[in-house]
Order: sequence, then C-alpha cells, then structure tokens
Amino acid sequence: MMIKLYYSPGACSLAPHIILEELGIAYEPVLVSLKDGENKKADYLKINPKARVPALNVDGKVLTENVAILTYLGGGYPERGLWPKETWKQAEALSLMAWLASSVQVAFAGNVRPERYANDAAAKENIKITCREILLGYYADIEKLLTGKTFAMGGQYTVCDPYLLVFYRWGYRVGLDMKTAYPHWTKHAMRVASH
Ligand SMILES: N[C@@H](CCC(=O)N[C@@H](CS)C(=O)NCC(=O)O)C(=O)O
Repeated sequence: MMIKLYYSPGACSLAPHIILEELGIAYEPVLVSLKDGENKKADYLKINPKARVPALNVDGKVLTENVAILTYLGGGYPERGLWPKETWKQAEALSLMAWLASSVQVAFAGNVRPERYANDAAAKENIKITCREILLGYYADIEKLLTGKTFAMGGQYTVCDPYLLVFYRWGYRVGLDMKTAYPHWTKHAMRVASH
C-alpha cells in the first residue's frame, strides 16, 4: 500500500501526521507549505482542489477532511486500538471530530482570518471579535469535556486526541495562556505528547 500525507507544519494536518507515526506504517510525508502558498499552486490543486491540507493519498485515491482521514486511519488499523470498537463510541468520536472541524476550526479561522468571511473593514473587525468569543466558549467546552478523563473518549487513546492537540497548540497562536486557563486540557496535551 502506498500512502502519502500532504501536510504543512503546525496546521491541522498535524493530527493525521501524529497518527501515521503512531501506526508505524510506511508513508511519505509531502510538504505543502501554507506560508509559501503552495496549497494554491496548480500541482497541489490537482491533488486537492479545495486547496487545503491535510490530504491523504492511498494507492492513488485521495481523501480530504480530517474527520474522514482520521476515521480511515483509526478504523483501518483496528488492531492498533486507536479507534473505538463499539458503534456508539465510534459515533461519539465522530461527533467530537465533526464539531472540531465544523465549529471550533471555523471560529478559529474567523478570529485569525476574518478576510475569509468578509471584505469590509468594519465587518472583518466584527467577525474577528465575535469569533474569538465563540472560540473561547468552545475552548471552555473542551476543558469541561476533558475534566476527569485521561483521553477524550475516556480511558482509550484514540485519533480524537491528537486532533485536540492541534487546537491546544493554536490557543498559543491566538495569545491564550493555555496552561493557566485550561489545566485539564494542558494535562491532556502533555499525555498526548508523551503517548
Ligand atoms: N475541513 C478541513 C479544513 C482543512 C483546513 O482548513 N486546513 C487549513 C490548515 S489547518 C488549510 O489548508 N488552510 C489553507 C488556506 O486556508 O489557504 C479539514 O478538517 O480537514
């Protein structure tokens, strides 16, 4: 099997990147530098017309979206135990990942790149402020979710955990004092980093 992961340092592609390393399977990491705009170049658009990372190429077929890639990697290697066994737990993992992708990441993007959603200066400023408030609400939800838990799904480390680490690291990018504000999430991040 030939697997390639298209990634950019620090981007949300970090989650499948960590999982590929943990699975210990052969794969080729392909750098698509977002800061150099490589995701918008013709060569990459042929791979992912959405111009985003991550993208996973498996034997010539391309999968995009973290939720799908993480589900594929977790569920595709059940013996590695990175994906819940019970359907209900799987649905819970999907629920968390879908929320991270469709709500938390979108609020983050509105805070750091309001130009994605508006072109008027006052509107952009307003989106930035509003999305920051929404993001802080979501971060508080994550702190609550991780309180009293070893990993996001409970005792089992799953593909959801490195996905949460992405947002933990991004907290610093928007100037949050993660250690002080989110002690349970901080412990979780340290557990994930040393897993
Ligand atoms: N919904 C997608 C979002 C992917 C996404 O937005 N990736 C960012 C990096 S974290 C990106 O490629 N941004 C490039 C850009 O906006 O130009 C997913 O969850 O995979």
